[in-house]
Formats: sequence, structure tokens, C-alpha cells
Amino acid sequence: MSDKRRVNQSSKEEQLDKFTVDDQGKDLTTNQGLKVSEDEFSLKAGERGPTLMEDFHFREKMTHFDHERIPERIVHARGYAAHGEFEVYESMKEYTKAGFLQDPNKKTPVFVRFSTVAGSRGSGELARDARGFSTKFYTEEGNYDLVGNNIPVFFIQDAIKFPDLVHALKPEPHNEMPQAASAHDTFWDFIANNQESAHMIMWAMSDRAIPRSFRMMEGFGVHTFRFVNEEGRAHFVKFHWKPVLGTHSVVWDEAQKLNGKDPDFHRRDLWEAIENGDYPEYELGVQILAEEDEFKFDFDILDPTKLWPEEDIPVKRIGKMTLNRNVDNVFAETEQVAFHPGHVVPGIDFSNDPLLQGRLFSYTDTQLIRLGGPNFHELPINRPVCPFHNNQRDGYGRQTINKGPVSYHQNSLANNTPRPVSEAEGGYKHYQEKMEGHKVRARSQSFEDHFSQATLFWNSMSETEKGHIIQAFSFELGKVKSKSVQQQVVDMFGHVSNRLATTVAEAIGATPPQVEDSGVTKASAALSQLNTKMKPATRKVAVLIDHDFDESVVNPVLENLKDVGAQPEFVSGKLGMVKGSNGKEIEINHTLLTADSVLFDAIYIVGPFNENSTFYKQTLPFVKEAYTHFKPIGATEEGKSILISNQIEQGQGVIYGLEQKEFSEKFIDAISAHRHWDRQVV
Ligand code: HDD
Repeated sequence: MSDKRRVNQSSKEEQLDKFTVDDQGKDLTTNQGLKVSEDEFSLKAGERGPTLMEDFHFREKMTHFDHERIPERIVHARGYAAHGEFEVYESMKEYTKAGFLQDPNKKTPVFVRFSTVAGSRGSGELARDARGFSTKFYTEEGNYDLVGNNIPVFFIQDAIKFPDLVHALKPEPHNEMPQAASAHDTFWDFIANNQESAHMIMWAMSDRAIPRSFRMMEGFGVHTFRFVNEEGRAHFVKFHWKPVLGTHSVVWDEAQKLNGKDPDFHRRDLWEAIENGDYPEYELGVQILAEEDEFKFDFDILDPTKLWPEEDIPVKRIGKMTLNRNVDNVFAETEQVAFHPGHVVPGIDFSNDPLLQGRLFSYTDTQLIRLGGPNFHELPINRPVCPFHNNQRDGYGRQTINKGPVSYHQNSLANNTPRPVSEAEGGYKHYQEKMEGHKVRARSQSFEDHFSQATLFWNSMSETEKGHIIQAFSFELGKVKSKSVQQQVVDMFGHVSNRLATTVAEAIGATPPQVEDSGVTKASAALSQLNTKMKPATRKVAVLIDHDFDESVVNPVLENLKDVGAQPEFVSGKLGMVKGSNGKEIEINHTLLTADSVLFDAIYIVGPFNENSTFYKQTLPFVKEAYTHFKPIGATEEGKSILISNQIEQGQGVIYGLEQKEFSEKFIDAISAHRHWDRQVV
């Protein structure tokens, strides 16, 4: 048991501890507990002879190894997770009886897994893609899973289309290319022929699809759910996660380079933040709608391709989640965790969103093949913290030893136990929504407007964000080989914005759209990332530094950076120590061989530089690349020469030539701003 865990004890931690083993310092045994005397050589008939069948240790070790892999998730295969806790700010009694949303003094353990959708388990994390944001709340009334994404809408309106969407998105089956990318023919062919995807595609082509960090992205439950209170009164609800650090992204060129320089960039960022005690925090937000207001909007609240504009239905922040512990074992926890939108607790119920309804089937079904049978709920990471009893029995890998002869309901031999529990005693009761209608395979007419909210999203973007969306479409369609598919997509997005579709058409050699756009003029400020929180905390600053650096200038700047939570890391020509002008030694963390500008949020050019050195020569492109990615750059008097050589000294967010205190202030402001979009790219 780690020290960290001792200070952060919770019901889930205690439960996991019972299954956690530390092998360090122990004797080697077989799985039967037999001590092993030799683990390097198989048992042979003579030193140069064949291996013997009776070598049970060899057989056991090899058999286990041969079976180590399980099927990866069909979607969201690449993911990373952490433990944490959730606390509500004030009782939500008025709207829901969910136990974990009643008492501000109660902490509910959580486990959160972030993921990309399209790529395989080993794919690069900076793919242009939606990110999964799944939270398992281990509540006293059972596990509640909020299985969301970092985009508030979805590609399709009915779950029956999900296999088609995923087939089109995944690498093409004849040659298994491209990996973790939507820039290919089948994906865009699907989009053009399933135009309900228009709104989601606008998000997927925006900066939201290339987040800077899991710690800096929003999460959304996507569907409309129901809150139900003690009196049985229901409200519609949409869930949001709002990151305390704000919502930030990288640029596309940087994302592609990061996939090579550090394909683990997002998991490393999460892991290191938690190890450093910079615990990621997200506020839980809810948009609540009275049942009688269901039909007051120009969209159907059951349609998962629609969001509820925050200006119309405000997001109420009701609690905070803090991720404060990394996993002990990625396979046992992150890989084996099984989420399901149907894992609900009393006080939370479903709506008739046809996408949600289909999900309620798919998630258990997939765990049966992925985790090998119906007992996956017994895996430590999936166990509820409250007791669970029923008449389900047996199956592969069963761990529970249920006593007694009775495993059926109703019975008299066990006094009809385990017994169903009344609603008053905490039994889950489905909300009694009145239903009527004909059995039809059809889409509701109220789901037929595919473009208004896509235009709303476009209208809400800043000019910079619009530019990025145009570039993203031009990149993706530029990779599509079929001229017909390219043209169909241009025509489709002509319904969203004529400017967008025409500019993209020009970039890819297609004909501008001949259609009218949706005519929507409304915008929602909440959708633009330029309106998010700007903070310097946890931003990584590459300090390019060498022997004899001017301590009187540099030391206070480093202190000021640390004071606001920014994280200087030292980069030089060689690893080891560099000595300042007054003899202070600094340990170098990276060389320009092991680091790259894409791994940092900001650059502080210290020097001094010997113009003949390799370090100097490598520094020039390093700084220039950071500049072209719009990153803040600060320089000492000695570092100024790098700016001048790169002709970037006039650029926005490039700070130098000020006395120390003012320099620190301006540099920290520049770091907080995240990126300097008005910069001329050299
Ligand atoms: Fe899904 C995994 C999110 C629609 C079927 N989905 C999965 C995960 C997330 C989402 C975050 C990863 C869970 C984890 O970390 O283990 N899915 C969504 C969202 C959707 C959505 C936000 C739309 C609002 N999904 C969706 C539909 C279906 C599925 C319509 C099928 C009917 N999703 C699955 C799945 C997965 C999955 C095949 C793969 C692995 C798993 O479930 O456990 O069942």
C-alpha cells in the first residue's frame, strides 16, 4: 500500500487494497504457491537435449503469457484513467434523490477513463478525434456511470447506425489504413450520406478534437437524461464537466508532430500532473429543463445531434471532481474497467433518445466478449462499494462463493430473499413516463433539421477558430481520393456556411456549393474556446540555458514562474549540471535531442549562446517552431539574438528587453493567454 493511498483512504481504496499485491522482495512461486528454484532454464533431457513435458513451471508460465491479451475495445481502445473523488456543492434534493448529490460533506470515490475513439490501443494520442470522458461514481446506492465525450453532440441519431459509423471511421478493411484518422474516403462518404452528422463534424473539425490535455477539456453526457426527486417529479437534465484549467487545444501541425515525438503525450501529462500533486479538477454542471418545457425549442431535446445553448438554459455548477491518484496497474484497472450508460442510481433515469436507448444494450454486450464472460462486475475496479446480492450464478471466472441451496425467486426456503426492495427503501423504480404510439421504424420529423446548430457552432467561433476549421476540412478532404465524395461533402457543408464550403472547395479543387446555407444568425459565446479560463498553472516552460547564465536576471524569473504554478524544465546542449554566473548549479532535464518544442507550452530563451555550438544551431529551429505554433516566448538580453536571427522579435507574445519584474509579469500573461493567434507566421 503506497503512502499516498494511506492519506486518501476511501471505501473504494479499501476495497481495491484487498486485491492489490506488492511482489517486491517476495519469493518466486508458481500460481499454485510452489516455490520456484530456477526461472531461466527449462527442464531438459540433458543440457543440450529437448525440453520435457513434465516442466510444469515452463508450461504454466508460457500458457499464461500466451493468454495475456484480451480484445481491445471496438471503439475508445486507446485510453488512460485515474482515481479521484467527487463532492457536491449543495444538496440537489429539489431535482434528484441521487444519494451522492445530497450532502456537500460526502465524498464519492470516482474512476475516470479518457480515450480517443478511432485508434487502436497503441495509437498516437493526438489524433483528430472526439475524446471519451467516462466517469464511474462508486456511490452507496451502486455504481453510476456517466459515459460521455468532450463533444456535446454525436454523429448519428439512432443507435442502429453505430456499427455503420464505426466501420466507416475505422481503418479501411482492405488495407487497414489509416490508423487513428478520419481523413479517408469511407469516413467522409459516410458523412456525406448521413447528413445528421453535420453538427458533430463541425466540432470534430474544430480545435476541440485536438485537446492540449485531458485536464483541459470539457466533458458532456451528450444525451438528455432525467433527474427524479423524492416526490417522483422529473426534470430533463444534460450533464457537463467544466475543467478548472479552462478548455485548450494544440494546433494541428503540433498534434501531428506530437504523435511522433511523444505518442503518449496525453497520458504522460495526466500521469505527471497527478504525481506532482497538480490534481486535475472538473466542475460538474447541469442544465435542467422542466418537463412541461420539452417542446419549447426549435430542436427536439431527444435528438443527440443537438445541444442546449448555455445562454438559453444556463449550466448550473453543482460539484467538483478531483483526480488525485494514478492507477497501480493499467491492465487491471484502466483496461478492465467496464462502463455502461445504463449503470444508474435512484434519482437518475433515461430519456427516449434513440441513441441512448441503443447504448443501453451495447455496453454490457461488449464486455461479455472483451472481458470474457458475465462476471466482469466482480473485477476489483468494477465492484460497487455497496453490497450486492441476487440469484445470478456461475459463469467463467466466478469469484463469489454464494452459500446455500437457493438461487431463485420467489422462494420460501430463504424467506424469499434476496428480496426486492420498495422505492421508499431505495429500490430503483423506472420513471413512469406515459407512452403511446405505433410500432414504426422511422425517424421523428422533429429530428430532421441537420444544419441549424452546425451553423450556430460556426457562427460562435472566432476568426482564428474558423480558420482552423477550414484548414481541418481542407486537410481531411485533401486526403480523400474520391472526387465525388469530396464534392458531396462540400455541397453538404454549403448548408452550414457558404464561406466555409467555398473556401474548402477552393483548397481541394472542388466546385463551390450551389446551395443556400441554413440562414441561422444566432451564436453562443460559450462554444468558443477564446472565452475559456486562461491560467499559467501547470504550463510547461522550456528554459534554453547554458553555463554562465546571468543569475541575477534568471533566478527571479524562474521563481516568479513557479509562484504561479508554471513548470520550468531545463534544456541545454548536454545533460548534467550548468553553472550560473554566481556559481548556482541547475540540473538539465532535456537536450535538444530528447526534447522538442511541441512538448512545451512556452519557451524562455536564456543562453548565453556560442554561435558556433550545436546547441545554438539547434535552438534556432526549436524557437521558430514554437513561434509558428503561436506559443509565448520570453528572452533574456543574451537570448534576444535567437529572436533576431529568426526575425520574430516583433511578434505578439514575444517578450524581452524589459526589467526583470515587468518581464516576469508580461511573460506570465503571455503564458496564460495560451497562444498568440494574431502573430504573423514567418
Ligand atoms: Fe460508446 C465505449 C462514449 C455512442 C457503443 N463509448 C465508449 C466509451 C465512451 C463512449 C467514452 C469508452 C468507455 C471506456 O472508457 O471504457 N458512446 C459514447 C458517447 C456516445 C456513444 C458519448 C454518444 C452519445 N457507443 C455509442 C453507441 C453505441 C456505443 C450509439 C452502440 C449502440 N461505446 C460502445 C461500445 C463501447 C463504447 C461498443 C466500446 C467499449 C465499451 O463500450 O466498453 O459498447
